[in-house]
Amino acid sequence: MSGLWRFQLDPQEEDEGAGWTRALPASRMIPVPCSWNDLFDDARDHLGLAWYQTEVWTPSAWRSQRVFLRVGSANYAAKVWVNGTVVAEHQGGHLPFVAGISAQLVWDRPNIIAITVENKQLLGRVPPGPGEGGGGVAGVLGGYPATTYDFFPYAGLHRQVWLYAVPAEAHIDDVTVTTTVEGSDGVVRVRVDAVGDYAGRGRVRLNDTEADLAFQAGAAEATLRVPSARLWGPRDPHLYPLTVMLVDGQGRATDSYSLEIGIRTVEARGGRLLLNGEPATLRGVGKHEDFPLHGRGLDLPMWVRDYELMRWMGANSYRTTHYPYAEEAMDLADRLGFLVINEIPAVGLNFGDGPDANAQRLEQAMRQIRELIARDKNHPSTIIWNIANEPFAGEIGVNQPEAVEAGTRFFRQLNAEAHRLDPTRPTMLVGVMGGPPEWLDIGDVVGINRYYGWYTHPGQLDAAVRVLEAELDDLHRRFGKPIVMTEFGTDTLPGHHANPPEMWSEEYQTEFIRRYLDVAAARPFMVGMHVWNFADFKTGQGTMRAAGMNFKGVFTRDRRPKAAAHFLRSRWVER
Ligand code: BDP
Repeated sequence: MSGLWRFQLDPQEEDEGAGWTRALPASRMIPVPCSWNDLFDDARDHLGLAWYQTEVWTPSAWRSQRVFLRVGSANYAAKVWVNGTVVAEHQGGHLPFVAGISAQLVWDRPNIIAITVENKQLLGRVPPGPGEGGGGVAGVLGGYPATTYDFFPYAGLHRQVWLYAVPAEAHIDDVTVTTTVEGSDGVVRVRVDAVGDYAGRGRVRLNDTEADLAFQAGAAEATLRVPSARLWGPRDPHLYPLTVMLVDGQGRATDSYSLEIGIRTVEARGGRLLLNGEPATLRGVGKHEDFPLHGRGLDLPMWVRDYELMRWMGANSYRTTHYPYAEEAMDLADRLGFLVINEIPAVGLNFGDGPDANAQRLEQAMRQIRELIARDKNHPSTIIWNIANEPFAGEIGVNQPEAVEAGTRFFRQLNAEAHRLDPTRPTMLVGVMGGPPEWLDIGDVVGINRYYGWYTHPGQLDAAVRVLEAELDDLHRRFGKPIVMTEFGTDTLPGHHANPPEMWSEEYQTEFIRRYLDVAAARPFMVGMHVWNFADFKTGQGTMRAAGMNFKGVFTRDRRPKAAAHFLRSRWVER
């Protein structure tokens, strides 16, 4: 249902009462998917309610099926009406939700679909709003619109909206694929969930092998072996086609679903990250879904180009900073062999905000990890679930003991939930400079963001490197776990030069990155280095962010390389 929809801001929250579920009194057109902020002057900083509306014709031939509406990402809170009746509500951007709408549809006539989207920065949400104290990063950034995080709070229907139909009686509801390796065989376990308590039969086909599925209470499992399997990895991202089917008494398929799978294993063991049993080293970046005009709206040309540029640099990995990315981006990662650290939007959490806020956020974060794993569990490219970025325990540099404890309880639960839902992938938590070290031990892999030589030790890379080395060796002694430096970098004005290197120059960015990579190269427990950031990106306005931008990209916002991108290419491309 991508295309132009009707759109109206609703600052007074006139809401359903005014009949807006059926007709918008003063609408203009907006593209879906897209953020609203860069399109209309009066919408740039609007974080309140806004209405989307369109019409869709459903043929009566669909009558015997079950029809669903699927919203790819509505940032942040959404409510959906079909012909004036509420069919779904959802909290949290970046993850899809689905509503069964058969009962609300009219046939061979237009149906009115209305969706409200609202992106208020509220204390109890994930990511949270700044609240009154405005602690954490918000206290430092002090920008407008006020956020607890360092990127622009883009809002809107950010991904595709789908209308689809499935067979009314039995249909496939979910497929879960897990893979292991025995000798040179790939062992593929497939679990299929069908709606209701389907007790019929099914089939699963992988390459040219087939297995039967015997459903009981809506679930069935099969295990298939692939002799001499081509294992998925950055050098050979081989994908195997897999199809699951439900079949009737005559063996005819009544429903089917196809996907591409990668056979691989991943584990954090002995201070290393192992991919197919071999130590893996992550070379890459943190990113954003961010581009002029589209904002955070799905931008497939951007994605294709970004992968092209990451490969040009020799990167094999990135983190979905600071929220789940588009499903198309995950498909591309599978195909291109990228190793993805997949992150829920738990950024800007401050455990000094009190028990009520913590309790509300836990509920949100638990839902987000469930929704993310449900969406991305079958992507071989996802190798680690990341449960948070830079949580705080009070003000920056002051770790209040009660806040540390509250955070420990919170993250233990979140981490256990990730493992319960997916025992096949390691977890991670990314810590802020000066944050509570004990939180780093909760996941299987340690993630740290470090800016010695930028936020501390400005202009003094020698001193910065000494602090960095001491800290890394200490973390290694303390936890013995593999460590990924998930962020390190400097703001850099493209075209600004200085010799000897000075802050904000292209030379300083290059030198900073070189020094950090050298420190990591001497330490085998440093299993990954992600430069912050792939490209310059939009932030709120404030004294910390010139031109409302974070300039830590190694590419500019329009994807032109800075000197550091050329340096990374010289360092990373395997020749
Ligand atoms: C870290 C955050 C990231 C920021 C970055 C920076 O994780 O989102 O953009 O530092 O300050 O605090 O550039």
